[in-house]
Amino acid sequence: MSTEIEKNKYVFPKDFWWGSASSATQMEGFSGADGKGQNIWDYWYEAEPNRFYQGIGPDNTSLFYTKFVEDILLMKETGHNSFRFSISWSRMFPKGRGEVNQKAIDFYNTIINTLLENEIEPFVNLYHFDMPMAMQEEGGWESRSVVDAYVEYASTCFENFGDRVMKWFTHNEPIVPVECGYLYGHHYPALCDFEKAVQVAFHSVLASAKAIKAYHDKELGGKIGIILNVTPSYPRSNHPADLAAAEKADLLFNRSFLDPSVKGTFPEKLIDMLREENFLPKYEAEDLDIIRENTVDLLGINYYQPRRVKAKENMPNPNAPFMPERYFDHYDMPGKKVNPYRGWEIYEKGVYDILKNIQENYGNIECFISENGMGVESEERFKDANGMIQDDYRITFYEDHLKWIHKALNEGANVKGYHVWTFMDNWSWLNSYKNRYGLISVDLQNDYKRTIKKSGYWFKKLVESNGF
Ligand code: BGP
Repeated sequence: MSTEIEKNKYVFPKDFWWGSASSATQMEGFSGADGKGQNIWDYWYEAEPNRFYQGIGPDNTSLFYTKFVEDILLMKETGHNSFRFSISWSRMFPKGRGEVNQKAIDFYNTIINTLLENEIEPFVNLYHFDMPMAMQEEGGWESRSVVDAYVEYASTCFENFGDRVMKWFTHNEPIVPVECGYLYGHHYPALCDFEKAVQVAFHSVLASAKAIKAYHDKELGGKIGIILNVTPSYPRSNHPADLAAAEKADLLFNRSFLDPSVKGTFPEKLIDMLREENFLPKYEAEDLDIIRENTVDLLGINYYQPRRVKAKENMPNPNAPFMPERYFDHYDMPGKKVNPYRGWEIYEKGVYDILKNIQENYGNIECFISENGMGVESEERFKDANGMIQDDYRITFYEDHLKWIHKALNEGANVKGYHVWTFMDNWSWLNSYKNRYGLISVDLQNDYKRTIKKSGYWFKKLVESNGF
């Protein structure tokens, strides 16, 4: 192996975390089985199945709930030394709080133990867009009582699994429920209400800090963090108006979570922006102390694509609902590189810029890339005669990002690992199975058969040689 490493141009530090990320709703299936309560996705699918691509809902995912042994062996076969999954709140607490579902505890215990037996470190996330319906009926993240229910759920997870799980995360991409659920109408409750969005964001920050406190109080010996989609905001030009527009986007979408999570405080400029429009959230005096005193031990960074903005060109209609786009316009940069199979921009240097930002402005806190991936529509077309997807585009995508991560590492960034999105093709929110991301394909027509893609074999080699 040492000769292999010598041959590599991009060698990563010893004990680098190589693996992939997933979430309960996207892969477990069995959404109504073994006592699981409904979450907002189960409810929404039942109420409006046509919102979902090809009418496929969260009851029809890759069935990790029953196929997990095979899947964990595949993780091993593709070289994983770590794997992130989430614990379904509504599986643990069918009503969101109160009575715990023992079958859920048994299930997650088995997952954790099977991962450990296979020398794969479990990274566990708590909230991944999956509010229990009973809690949504109470107001979801808008409601203070739901924050307390979340802390009860988090504490129960720490108590039951914290002896073996040493890496915890309070939320995955908490800005997404804010944006998609309360601004742009993509996720339930599909509202367009800036004031509520701010309240939801504030309560998510508060919930995270309270869960961190609960975890630290138990002295279980591991670390707890948060996973954020830090999306660099690039201005169209260096013109002050474009720079100001980019700064506002950064404050709203990145620093709204990054600053309180890592530094314990909200940016003054963000507070001023919200105050000016009368959008400051409701809070109690002690909340700010809790947030200040309970910051993360480590940070997960999800990166897919940047946000490009420019100064506003047209005055917004004052009667239209207040949206983040009051502060900037989106900028469609000519000549940008685009993933032709998903439409998202590919800008590999973005991951370096994020890591440098964390190094320079956030105390170089321990971090890792917790999601990075390339979605591909109709990926079956790249299947060879043996049924293997020849996803060379994905290998190129990963390598091109890893080169920038490597550069940041060389310049002192405190980055400890790289998790791809995702292990196997999975169900994704409204897009269902439209875009495939896995290292492993899943054949929905053929008993959910798993087949390692070319990128899965590439990943194995990457881990074995700790670089490429
Ligand atoms: C991230 C989420 C994942 C996953 C991924 C891919 O934002 O954490 O849950 O879905 O994006 O996005 P999509 O499936 O919409 O293409």
